[in-house]
Amino acid sequence: MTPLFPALSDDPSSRPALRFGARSLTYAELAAAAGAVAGRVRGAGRVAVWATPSPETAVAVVGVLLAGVAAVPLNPKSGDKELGHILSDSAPALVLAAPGTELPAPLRALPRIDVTLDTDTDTDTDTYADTYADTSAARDTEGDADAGGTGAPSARAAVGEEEPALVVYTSGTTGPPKGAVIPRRAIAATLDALADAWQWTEEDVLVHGLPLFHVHGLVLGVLGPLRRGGSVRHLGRFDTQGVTRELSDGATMLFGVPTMYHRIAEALPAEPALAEALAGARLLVSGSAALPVHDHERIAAATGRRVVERYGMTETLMNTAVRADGEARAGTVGPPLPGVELRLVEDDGSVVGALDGESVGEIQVRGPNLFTEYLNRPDATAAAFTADGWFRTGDVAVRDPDGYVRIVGRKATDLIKSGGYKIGAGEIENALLEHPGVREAAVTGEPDPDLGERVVAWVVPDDPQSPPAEGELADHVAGRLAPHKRPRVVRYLDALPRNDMGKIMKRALPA
Ligand code: MCA
Ligand code: AMP
Repeated sequence: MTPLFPALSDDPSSRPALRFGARSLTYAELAAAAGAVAGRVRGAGRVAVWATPSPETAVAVVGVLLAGVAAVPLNPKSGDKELGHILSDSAPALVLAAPGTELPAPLRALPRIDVTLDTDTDTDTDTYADTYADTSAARDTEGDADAGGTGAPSARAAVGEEEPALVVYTSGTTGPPKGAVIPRRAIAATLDALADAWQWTEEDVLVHGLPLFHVHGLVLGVLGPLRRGGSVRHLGRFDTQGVTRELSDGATMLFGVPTMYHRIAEALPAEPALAEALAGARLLVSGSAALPVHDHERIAAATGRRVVERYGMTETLMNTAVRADGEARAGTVGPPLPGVELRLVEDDGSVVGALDGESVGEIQVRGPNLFTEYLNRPDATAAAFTADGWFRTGDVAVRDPDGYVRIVGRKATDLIKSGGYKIGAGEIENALLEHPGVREAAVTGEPDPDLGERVVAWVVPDDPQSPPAEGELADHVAGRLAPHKRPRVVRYLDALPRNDMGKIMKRALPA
């Protein structure tokens, strides 16, 4: 198999690779720093990465991939319950973090490797297998042919393309998040398909402020530019000033979730420099949720540029994209990417043949971009595929006459997309029920102009005279799961509407 990052292998150059604020790395520096990580994690099986928005996270993940090991990126704001679940489910051998970062208790039990950017001082060549003698736990993973630095790659065989590269946790409607096992093949396939669609080359400089523990920010936003030999500038935290600054200073592409484009659309009237910077960009890309037509049109009116949408999923990486040379129509996510087979299927299993912009069906996909399985969840993996091997996305769409996909809804009402994050209602309901002041709880999503949807908690308090305060319940969920899963609104009821079987009828909740 060809290396995942050709620009790191033979003769890494002094071209820029990564920039986070004032800190940057050239390809040569990245090869050395990631090579040092590779040398230390080789043989470790799975490795957790404390995925702060920092160059250390990028170096850690690239190093893990060079070693042929799998990375489990962790949200650095994970609450106790969520973190505990991910650690027990994925059983990482060690954790990689930036020096000086304080890790929460469950992670302190693991061996820790500090990721340093300055490799002159870090010449430790012990591998995980050397250090931790119990090599039965340390799977005998072969090194990647493209490993650089201290990894001594040349003597090792290439890693198979079906080997896991990432385990990314993603919410379902009920229960705790599932770990989607993403093989190296899927990363290469999706990034190369996007390069074709977007004419994405080593000349491109990508700017974004996305989190690095999900596919969008990590795979597309960091591994994408590195696979092309181009560069990425991360904003640390998204704001419109950062977008203006970077797009006015050589950046060519912007990636963001619709909430970010909504904030851009809101800011445009008062920030003429932002309009000018966006007008000069080669490509503005939105994904992770639907970009509202109103925001699309406001941005087009102020900048003369149309945002292109692409549609993907943690389990499938990218399925469709509006091409750089295609027509960016508001509300559409473009045609299937090269190599991706896509079909719409009705509830009775019949395939929708018509490209008429009207006939609705569930999107099912097949192709080299797909994940392998949900870790430790053969039941969930089996349920996610049809008998003939198509992955059921749960997204509902129509197709226009030119093949463009238009997403019109989602099968599961218990999945909420807020700020581009997928949030399962059941997971939040379980967390709320663990609060002593909550007797019953139901969670729904409501339209929100900024977040797309906001999480609403419907709560029957244990003591109606002194219900737990809204902020207390938000803190409770943020502390146990993650801040983006916290309810933004709490509504108190005397009882939840239930049917004769005792099942909660969410549709009967007051509007
Ligand atoms: C607020 N905060 C709290 C609490 N309330 N912390 C603890 N307890 C609380 N009760 C903190 C938050 O952690 C955050 O901290 C800050 O206050 C603001 O929180 P919030 O209002 O939630 O954030 P925001 O500023 O509104 O965030 C909007 C956002 C964010 C930046 C757009 O939603 C975001 O980054 N979304 C990206 C999601 C994404 O990448 N999804 C990809 C998955 P602090 O200020 O320190 O941050 S989908 C995917 O990968 C597929 C493949 C695809 O298609 O892309
Ligand atoms: P996640 O499971 O967090 O990876 O989110 C995947 C889901 O995000 C998909 O199943 C879609 O529902 C949604 N999604 C991603 N991109 C888009 C888009 N461009 N338009 C509409 N929905 C999207």
